[in-house]
Amino acid sequence: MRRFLHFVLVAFAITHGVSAAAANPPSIEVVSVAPAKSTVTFSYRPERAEAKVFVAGDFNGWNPTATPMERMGDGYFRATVEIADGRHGYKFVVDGKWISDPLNPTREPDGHDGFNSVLVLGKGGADEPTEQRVVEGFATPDWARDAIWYQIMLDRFANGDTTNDPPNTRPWTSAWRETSVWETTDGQSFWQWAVFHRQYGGDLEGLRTRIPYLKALGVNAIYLNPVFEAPSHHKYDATNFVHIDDNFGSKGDAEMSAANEDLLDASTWGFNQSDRLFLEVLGELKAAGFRVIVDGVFNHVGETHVAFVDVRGRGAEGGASPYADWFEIESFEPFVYRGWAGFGQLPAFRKDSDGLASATLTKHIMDVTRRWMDPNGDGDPSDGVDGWRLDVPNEVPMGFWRDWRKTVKEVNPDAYVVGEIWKRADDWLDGGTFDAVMNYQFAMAVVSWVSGEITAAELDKRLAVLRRAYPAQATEVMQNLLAGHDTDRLVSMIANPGRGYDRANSERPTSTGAPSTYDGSKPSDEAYREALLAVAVQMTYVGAPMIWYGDEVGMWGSDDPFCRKPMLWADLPPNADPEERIREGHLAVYRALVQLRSESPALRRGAFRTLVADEARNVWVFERSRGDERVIVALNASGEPQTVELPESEWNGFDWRVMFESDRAVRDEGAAAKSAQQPAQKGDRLATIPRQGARILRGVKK
Ligand SMILES: [Ca+2]
Ligand SMILES: [Ca+2]
Ligand SMILES: [Ca+2]
Ligand SMILES: [Ca+2]
Repeated sequence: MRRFLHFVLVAFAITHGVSAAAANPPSIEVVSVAPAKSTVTFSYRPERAEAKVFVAGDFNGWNPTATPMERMGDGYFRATVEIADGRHGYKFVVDGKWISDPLNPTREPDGHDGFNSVLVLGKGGADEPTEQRVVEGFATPDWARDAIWYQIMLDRFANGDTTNDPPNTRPWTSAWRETSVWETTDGQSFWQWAVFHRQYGGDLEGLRTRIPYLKALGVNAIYLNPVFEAPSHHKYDATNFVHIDDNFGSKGDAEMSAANEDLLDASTWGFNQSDRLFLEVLGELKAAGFRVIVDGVFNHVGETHVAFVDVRGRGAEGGASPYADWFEIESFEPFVYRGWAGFGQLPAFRKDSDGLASATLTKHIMDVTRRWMDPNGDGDPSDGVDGWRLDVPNEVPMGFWRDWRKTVKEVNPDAYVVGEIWKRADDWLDGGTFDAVMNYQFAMAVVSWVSGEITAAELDKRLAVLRRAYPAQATEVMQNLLAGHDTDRLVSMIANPGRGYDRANSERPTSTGAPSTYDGSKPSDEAYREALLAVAVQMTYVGAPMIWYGDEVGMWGSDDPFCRKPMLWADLPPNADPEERIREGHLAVYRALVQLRSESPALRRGAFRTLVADEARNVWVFERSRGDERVIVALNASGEPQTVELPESEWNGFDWRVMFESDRAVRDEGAAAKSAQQPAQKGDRLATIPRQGARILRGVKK
């Protein structure tokens, strides 16, 4: 049947003179209808002829019911959609179930342990651009070029105030795999759903007391996972965006405040104790030299959200709620609403082709944005957050983000906006929406390299493609993460190679009860060594590195929630699990590499040039240069020490010093980078790049 379909579509393509069809799978038929626009016909054949089938993707805001597919005489369901040039993710929704296109081999992780199918239209989505993309008039915040990010999920970072703890707060240093008494009531078990619902009581006071730790680590920018009122530990299920969660501040005050306020009228919004504490800690962080951005979740809310509760609470009269048009309500009586893809309890905002469908909702989000960027509303944004990280922004049509960016930059032209985009983000980096994206593409390439899945030559090529595909203004401020709250821990992903990034990385038994094949035990010393090689790339490459809290002390774990264990602190009693310990040597290397970047304008802002990308020896050497400074970063992912000679002309005219060498840094444990500095010997400059390690030299013009 598949071969027959091929034949039909090829014949169809020839008749209609389709040029791009050759690159597309048999389930996709493309007809160019205008410059940079095509009609695309999707085909899918479900098992059941009576199935309800839809196609959803970037092009319709991932709306699972916006684009129905119609059953044709050949048993295939089809839908035709007009789509702009670019790279698009999509899935089929078959009887409510999301599935990737079985006939399309091009797929990308969807961020929820599955895959999106990928469709590339026109030149804009070209996989491997040969020329540097240039976008005129695209300004990104200058400070973001010097940022070294640290990502914090407050509930798991530090508990500085036990009076605001949520009910059933887990003891901070208890063994992760053990359950508390309350976790096994109501038919719950560890996996059903206790481990997902835990809270540890971390808060703003805890963050405040750990500012000296962050200073000592050397980071200078903080990304906070959602801080607004929400029931869960992660707070992606907002109750409102107007107040800081009371468990991060002062227990109970969020509800009290909300009761006296009109969501539609920002002038009625006050600042409660939790809000004021947030602004106080924000001020202290800024005074200590940090930039701070927060998570903007403007695609969905939790079932406890003030507006959603109002709509639902009115029963059959729900349509009379002032918020009725905020959500996709399929029926008021009985109450049926549409939740965010695959997550039933997160009511999704209603969208149209340009953005959010509700004018009052759009205004509300602009009001919330201004509130946290200039809290006292005096036109000076220095009392507000320095920007936003945007959750699943690809699920809200781009028109909304274009307007939203204008609002943000009006309040503070220096604010930084970064989107959570997992795939190649060409479309988002034209200067109209985000300054940068979370650079998952970087993470995938680097982790694949240190795990032995790709060679240095392939890594070099992949990163070169990304640099060309994105304008330099964006590349320089990209958030170069390796792991985060949605993935397994860096060292655990390295200990579990060959699965694909954020794929099959959960320890949870499958729906049939079969055990996971993921090795969630403490990784080997070798895995830690390879993790540090990845960090050496991260701290020397173009773009702003981002550390997920705890990776620097060697925390390990599979996909969430195991990647969100409470932070290990040297001044707390040791964790009840003797394997959960701070790795001092690991932390020392992180500090040394962060310090190296902090002290080197070339590493933060310099030009990039590949010197060696050696397939056979798996060695990658590159240069960062700026003014009178050059840094040569020599990295070796093979299991043997490797020798690489550069032409003498590369060394001439500069005084060279070794700034970092993997084994020395590990051996010396707490030794600062400075003490590891030594003049490079002539002829021995790159002589011994340690196995799975780095040797970094800095040259200053004579
Ligand atoms: Ca607390
Ligand atoms: Ca709360
Ligand atoms: Ca202000
Ligand atoms: Ca995940």
